[in-house]
Amino acid sequence: MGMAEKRISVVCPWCSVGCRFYIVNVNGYPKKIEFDYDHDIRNHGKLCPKGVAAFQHLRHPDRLKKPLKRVGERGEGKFKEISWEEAIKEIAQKLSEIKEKYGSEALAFLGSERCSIEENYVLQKLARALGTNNIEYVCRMCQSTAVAGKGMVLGHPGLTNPFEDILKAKVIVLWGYNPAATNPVFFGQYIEKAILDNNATLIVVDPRKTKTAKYADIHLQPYPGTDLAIALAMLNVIITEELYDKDFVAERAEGLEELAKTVEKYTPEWAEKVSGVPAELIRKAAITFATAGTAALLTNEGVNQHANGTRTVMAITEMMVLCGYFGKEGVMSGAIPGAHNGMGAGLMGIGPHELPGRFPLHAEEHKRRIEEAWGFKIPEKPGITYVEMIDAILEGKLKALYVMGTNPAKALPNLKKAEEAFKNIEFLVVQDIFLTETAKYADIVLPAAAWFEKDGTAISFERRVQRSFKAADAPGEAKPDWEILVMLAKELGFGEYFNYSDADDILREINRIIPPLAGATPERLKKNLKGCMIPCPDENTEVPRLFVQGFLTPNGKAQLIPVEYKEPGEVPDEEYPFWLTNYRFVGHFHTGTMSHRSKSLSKRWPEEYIEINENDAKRLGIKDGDLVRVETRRAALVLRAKVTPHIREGVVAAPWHWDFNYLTTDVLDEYAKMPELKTAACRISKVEG
Ligand SMILES: Nc1nc2c(c(=O)[nH]1)N[C@H]1C(S)=C(S)[C@@H](COP(=O)(O)OP(=O)(O)OC[C@H]3O[C@@H](n4cnc5c(=O)[nH]c(N)nc54)[C@H](O)[C@@H]3O)O[C@H]1N2
Ligand SMILES: Nc1nc2c(c(=O)[nH]1)N[C@H]1C(S)=C(S)[C@@H](COP(=O)(O)OP(=O)(O)OC[C@H]3O[C@@H](n4cnc5c(=O)[nH]c(N)nc54)[C@H](O)[C@@H]3O)O[C@H]1N2
Ligand code: SF4
Ligand SMILES: [Mo]
Repeated sequence: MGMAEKRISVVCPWCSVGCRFYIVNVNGYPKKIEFDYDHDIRNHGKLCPKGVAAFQHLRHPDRLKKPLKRVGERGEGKFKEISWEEAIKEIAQKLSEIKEKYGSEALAFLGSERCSIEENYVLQKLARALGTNNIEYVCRMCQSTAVAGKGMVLGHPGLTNPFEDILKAKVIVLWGYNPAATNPVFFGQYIEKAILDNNATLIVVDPRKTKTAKYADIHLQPYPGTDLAIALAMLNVIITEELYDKDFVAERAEGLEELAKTVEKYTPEWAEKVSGVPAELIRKAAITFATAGTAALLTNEGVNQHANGTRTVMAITEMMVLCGYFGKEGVMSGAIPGAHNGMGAGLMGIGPHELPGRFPLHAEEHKRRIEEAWGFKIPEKPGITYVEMIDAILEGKLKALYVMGTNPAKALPNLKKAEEAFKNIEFLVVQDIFLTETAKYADIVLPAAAWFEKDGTAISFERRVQRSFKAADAPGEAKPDWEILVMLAKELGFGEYFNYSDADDILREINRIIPPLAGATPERLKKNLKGCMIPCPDENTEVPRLFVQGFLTPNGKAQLIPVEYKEPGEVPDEEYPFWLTNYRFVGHFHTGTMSHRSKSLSKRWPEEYIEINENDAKRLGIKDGDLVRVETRRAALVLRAKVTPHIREGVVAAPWHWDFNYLTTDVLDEYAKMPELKTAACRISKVEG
């Protein structure tokens, strides 16, 4: 028998840098990856350890291969195999029953930043056909504060400039962002080059001395969730010392007077008391940043994931505006939508207050346009957000949840509460590639084809739309997510609205419905593997730099909205005296469904630990490698101590890829409904014996 070996170009399924490479398959079975040095692509052929391992989980024996129906108790994980026909019929019947009995608002859907734009588009259309805007994804826990904060100040949250512009930045600020671990190829190909080859000054704000911080010229180590104090003090310095770009602010911004009045009281000395960062260091950072001439300032989860996250994003973004770091080369501002299609899913209208294209739900003109194209009405009432769905289930308002490509029973904060909700929900469907923690509670589990097993489009954090191609066969009876959703839509009687026979059909509809993607056609993306940067309103256009002419606020001016200080969602006290935060490992991804099942990754990064400052450890009699009990108001975990000088005193931190979220609190940001994922108060003690 002949061996048919094929080499197919794909987009990496992990983080949002958007690296391309090849999967080599033999008769449809994924064999290895190969670097792509042939094409003009953003990663220049380079990959990080996750990219190199990106085919391993596909071959894992745990892959779901048949639809499953629960036979045991919820959470027990006992299932029997059923046919696709039976599974789809039962889901359609149950959703219709619940809708009939309690109304459409008793239904909710979770989409996925791990699925293609095509699949997310179909999911939100199905939710709306069923009469609900209860459609969400993990952006709520990832970028929602950045979207809200940058939205209010600039009118758009996206990365403003192409990657290579960072090579010309004189100063780079990485704030609550550790790209050496979380976006390694972007770090190596762009940031590291800017620092080492072009002598850019690096300022890092992180309570830990991360791999990224090891390159820093100035490293601010705040208590978690007190970044807002530092940002306000930097605004104070920039304004009182008149370091801002007066022409730029006069021409392109409004609100300076009010902002100046508000930040008057937020001196570096005040911020030192709140954040623990020396006033002189804050002043030095502000002056270095403001006088650089060109600067890149990138924020991520250390800033976003707090109950004061929107305020912090606003204050930091206003620093960029004051210094005029927009609309030219050598500048860059933006948050980093996390997973490989983090931006794409949101643009599809996976949001309880948003239409496809991320227009507000009540943008009448767009709503009418989309309704006309679809042939049915979009429901009026805004839906509920990701974390609030847990309360809605516990209050008996939400009866059915359809989960595609997300693992809330491990990614949500305050997991004991979330588990209570999943135990008590009336009907739960999980569509995944593995039997996740969430799937263990499901009534029906549907086996999906993984990213390399289907054609699909994703948008990287550079705003770059790229096509990935089917490079392997799905195991057993697993099917592409969009195909499963079309089967369900037909069974529900919506067949006429879901007339798609491949991903290209869906992408063509997206081209018609979502103006910034009008030019990202299947033909263009297949011909040009580098893709195009949105907005791409027609087939010949793309927009590499945002805000060259004006901002995307209603009047085109940046809004310097005054911001007042607010504490994070939980702060230490006598009972729980330590600040607790968390972070990502370079070799693991989120809830670990895939990375824990990738041999090379789980071997190299086998277990979690908690970092404790050496002085704190000495006081508590804890030695490196000891087991310690970490307790918050919600739960306790036993973790191995890593005693280190690289975390500030009073703070402890652990990776969250295992059971961390039992410890976290679900207090929400008032603007964006982001939960306080990054800060909690805890106590620690050595486990004796
Ligand atoms: N290897 C790997 N890469 C990933 C992911 C992954 O799971 N694994 N996930 C992807 C996704 S979805 C996302 S959103 C991105 C996230 O990318 P990052 O934002 O870089 O990820 P984190 O490690 O969660 O947080 C960044 C840093 O914030 C610091 N930090 C914690 N609390 C605070 C605080 O209060 N203030 C400040 N200033 N810093 C704080 C942590 O110490 C950490 O070093 O990564 C993407 N890439
Ligand atoms: N404490 C704490 N909690 C956090 C964070 C933190 O920093 N700290 N970070 C938050 C952030 S930024 C994020 S983005 C979220 C991530 O939260 P999630 O997105 O829920 O986490 P993942 O583990 O990526 O879950 C994705 C699921 O999709 C499945 N999957 C992969 N490919 C496919 C596919 O093609 N089809 C289908 N149907 N399924 C597929 C995977 O097996 C996995 O189960 O977690 C949040 N939670
Ligand atoms: S940097 Fe991100 S996109 Fe690139 S190989 Fe690593 S995980 Fe994949
Ligand atoms: Mo994320």
